Amino acid sequence: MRRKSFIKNSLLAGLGTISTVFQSSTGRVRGLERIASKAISRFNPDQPIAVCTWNCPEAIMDATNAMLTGEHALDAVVKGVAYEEANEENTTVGIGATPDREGNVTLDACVMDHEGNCGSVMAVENIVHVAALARDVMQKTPHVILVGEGAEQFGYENGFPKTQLLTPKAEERWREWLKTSEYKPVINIENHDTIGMLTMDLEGRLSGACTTSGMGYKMRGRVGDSPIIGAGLYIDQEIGAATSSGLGEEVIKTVGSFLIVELMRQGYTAQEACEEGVKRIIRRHNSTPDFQVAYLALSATGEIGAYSIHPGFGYTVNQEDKAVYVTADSYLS
Ligand code: SD4
Repeated sequence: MRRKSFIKNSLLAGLGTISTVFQSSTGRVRGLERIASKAISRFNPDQPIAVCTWNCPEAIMDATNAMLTGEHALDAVVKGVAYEEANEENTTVGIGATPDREGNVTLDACVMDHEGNCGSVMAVENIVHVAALARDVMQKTPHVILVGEGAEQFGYENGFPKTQLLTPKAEERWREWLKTSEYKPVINIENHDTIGMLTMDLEGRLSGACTTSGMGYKMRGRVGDSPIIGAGLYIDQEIGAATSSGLGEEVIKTVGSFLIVELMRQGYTAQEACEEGVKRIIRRHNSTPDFQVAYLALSATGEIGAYSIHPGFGYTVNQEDKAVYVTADSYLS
């Protein structure tokens, strides 16, 4: 990291709000900023940070333990989200996820690192660990995005096994859904478990991953915000990181995660940036939105913010040697 400019930007970002800046013996810098009601600020330079959307304690601990053994924030975040990708009970990520309306499970994911490198895969049908696949796109190709069959072919060539993603349970739910075929965004958490995870390793490097099956019973070929750099995920080492969950179309229209990082650049705290990101969406609608959008942000100084339109959103973060779940504030009550 270019430490000098990091310090300068940290100070500029929080001008008027920073009360203390710590520099550890390892050279890592952490700032103590004014924090909004539900925001958490982290000061321990010997602890890596892993934070993710929704309630995913195992994923957070996998990422944390990887960083404690010295792994890079990028590898840790991919390892962390892999837990949920393999978890058949999570109906929005990886194997066991909800299919599209024709019964095909299609996965989207992206990753981004501290240097602004990024990779993304969209509409992948037979590979479980799509965040790892996105990392391979980033590291092994000259491209950022691979989609559909091309992404799958690339995955098989790089050792990813072909896996049937539609589990009997998910198929049963889909057949039940077919009886009404009601197609509408659902407000609350039962259809929103997309995992967006942000990490800061022991060297202070930021990374992130976002992985999902997208909206349940979506149109075939539909892609949401999650694999789109700037919408579902954005990292800027000098400023911070952001990720999203909820109705992807609304996040894409406001380039949500990029917006939140840019707001932090202007001096908003992580919490204030998430709140403003949600309000940008609210302002586009004349009435109360009947959909959910949620943001999670981690500043380069280790401050966490989270906010959603409707209540029900929360995030998981490592605290000491365990993962804790924090309920986020919301625009509507
Ligand atoms: C999408 N944002 O595809 C995703 C859905 C989501 O939890 O977040 N689900 O629009």
